[in-house]
Amino acid sequence: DSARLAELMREAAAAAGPGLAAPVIDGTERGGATRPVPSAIDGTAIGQVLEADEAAADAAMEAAARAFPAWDATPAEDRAACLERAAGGFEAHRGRLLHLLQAEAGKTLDDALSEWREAIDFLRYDAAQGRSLFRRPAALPGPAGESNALWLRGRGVIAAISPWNFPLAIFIGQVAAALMAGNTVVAKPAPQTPLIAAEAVRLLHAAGVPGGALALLPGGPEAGACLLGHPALAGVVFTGSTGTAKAIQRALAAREGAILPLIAETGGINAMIVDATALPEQVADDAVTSAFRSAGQRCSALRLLVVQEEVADRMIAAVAGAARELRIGDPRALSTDIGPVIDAAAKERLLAAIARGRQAARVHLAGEAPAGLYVAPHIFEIARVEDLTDEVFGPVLHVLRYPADGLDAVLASLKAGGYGLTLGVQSRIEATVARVRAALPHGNVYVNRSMIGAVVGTQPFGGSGLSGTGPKAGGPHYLPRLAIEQTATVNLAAAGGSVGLVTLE
Ligand code: UN1
Repeated sequence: DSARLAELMREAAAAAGPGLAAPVIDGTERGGATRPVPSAIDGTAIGQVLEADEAAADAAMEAAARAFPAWDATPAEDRAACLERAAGGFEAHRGRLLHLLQAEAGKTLDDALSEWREAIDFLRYDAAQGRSLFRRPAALPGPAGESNALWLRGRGVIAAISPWNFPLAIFIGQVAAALMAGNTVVAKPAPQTPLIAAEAVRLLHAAGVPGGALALLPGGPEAGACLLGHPALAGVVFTGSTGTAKAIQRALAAREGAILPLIAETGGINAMIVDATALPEQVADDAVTSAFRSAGQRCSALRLLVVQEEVADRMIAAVAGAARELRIGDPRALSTDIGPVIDAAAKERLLAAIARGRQAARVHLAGEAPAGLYVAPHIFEIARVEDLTDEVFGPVLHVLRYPADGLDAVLASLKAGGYGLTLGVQSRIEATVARVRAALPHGNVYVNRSMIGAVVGTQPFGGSGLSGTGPKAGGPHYLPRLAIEQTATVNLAAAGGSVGLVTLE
């Protein structure tokens, strides 16, 4: 309720104050010349960042490599306890984290709050799952006279490369899982959001994660490239653009030595299919939330609303009408629905996409935004799925009509597009829902509801094809992917029976 939100807003405001993000290596913060970090809200400096150079990147990798054997040998119970203590720390420092999510990333209070919760959910989920997965090896059926078990152990040094749009939740989702699996981690946050990452790393260290086990490396693509080239690297976890994921794959393939794993969660051209039986109010609510909440800066966001011809005028008018009511502005105002986009480059890209949309198609919604990094919601109509080739990462929705007998063609086009992240279906016909779901390989399918805000452990998040490698974050297969699997099979009759239960530590 609004009294509680106002109270949280005061809590966040009370926790304002300059932030600092510098490389943290072996638990020690580096010094050097910093640059100011601008707020996405108004460009004012909200802290300072010292970006890592190549020497810092090398030092971070080497420190993490030295720390790996001891952290990997730390009982899973103790690693889990660190993550749980960190979850408590995140709760205790709610005001500071909410402040940074608002000031640095321009989030509304609603968005900041759900992101703060999601980060805590990741810490607790990974701790709970890791405690049982890594406590002891799993017994496997073995031939008679032999013991047989499957061990999971850390891989080594994992580079965690995270985006600005969920600078806390995705940062923690990567780092907590990699640590829980016994790896040491060098975390490179997005250059737009180093302060919140630095705060998260402080809280993890304060919770008992050893300095050597987790390094912070603020910086841009150059810092990332140093990590990818370092001989100690054992794997990469990445969330960001499809193009960057491919560049990472190429860099990993070009290395000497081991073949390294990559977990990548990337973009999507996410569609919502609306048939003639769908409820207009439901569609309007869910489409507006999915397309425009967080200023459309989610990889899960709705990009293409695909509506059956017979109801298209009515549905599109309902969506545009609802979107027209959204309030754009300072995200610290409780009445704001849409805050700023992340930076001037993002705004420029979006204005270019809007200019293209205005020329090429019918315009259902356009508007002016306040001065600053604000972009008004827009809705453009296209004629074919193929007309939308790029993910437009902001409050820009495209709509498309399909004839009643044209659904299969639309589904085939969506499949051919190659993305496979989120998919919405709005229909009261069970067979249609089943048909749409079965036709597409998308990772997260949402029926008669919004398509954003996947909950850890409930809707594990991530896709396939151009949208990423899997496994899904916040799901049961993520932690094992960060580990090495080792079976040990022992002939119990040999060695005079003296070598037996390799399942015991
Ligand atoms: C992203 O936007 O990079 O379901 C992924 C959601 C979020 C999306 C995170 N988990 O909206």
